[in-house]
Amino acid sequence: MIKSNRVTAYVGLGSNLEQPQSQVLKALTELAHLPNTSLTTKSSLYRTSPVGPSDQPDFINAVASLLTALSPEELLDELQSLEQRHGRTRQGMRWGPRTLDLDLLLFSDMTIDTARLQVPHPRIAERAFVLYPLAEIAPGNLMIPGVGLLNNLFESISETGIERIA
Ligand code: A4P
Ligand code: MG
Repeated sequence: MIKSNRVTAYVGLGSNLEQPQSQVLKALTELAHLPNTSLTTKSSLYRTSPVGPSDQPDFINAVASLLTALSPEELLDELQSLEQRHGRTRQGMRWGPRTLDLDLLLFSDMTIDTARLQVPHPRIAERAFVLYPLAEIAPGNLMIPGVGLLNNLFESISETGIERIA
């Protein structure tokens, strides 16, 4: 039963270590079991070339939409503890390889800018590995606060290095 106090949140998933495809599939199942949250839609998986340091394996990326009664900070806590359970370590280089990265892309129509949470995710508009899976599951007229309509973002990004996995 979906309660009316739930809002839609979009979460980006990424992995390029230790069987990335399994990491992402497992994480999608785990997202569906978060407290006071249901998973409404999940995108296909995408094999993507690394953005940032290029001497690392390709990533598997996906996006899921959730209906949640959690606050944005509570949801971030849950995402970070899921990353930990997947053996995520943070000593490495910026944008380096990881077993699981969960980014809170959008939370309802909110704009958040605190020390530990920025929503919409600050790099959402420039990343094909986020925008293609997001567009697969979100309405084209989705408004990204401070950025614009989802459908208008594709003019400035390239689909090179993005392959949808059947
Ligand atoms: N944080 C702030 N806002 C958010 C948010 N909306 N969602 C803070 C999640 N976390 C948010 O994140 C660092 C801090 O960001 C957290 O402590 C949290 O409080 P992190 O996950 O530890 O580090 P990160 O992911 O390495 O940093 P960053 O800069 O967020 O990286 P991105 O932008 O997530 O990029 N290439 C491909 N092909 N596919 C990928 O998935 N991912 C990255 C990481 C680089 N290149 C990639 C991919
Ligand atoms: Mg991250």
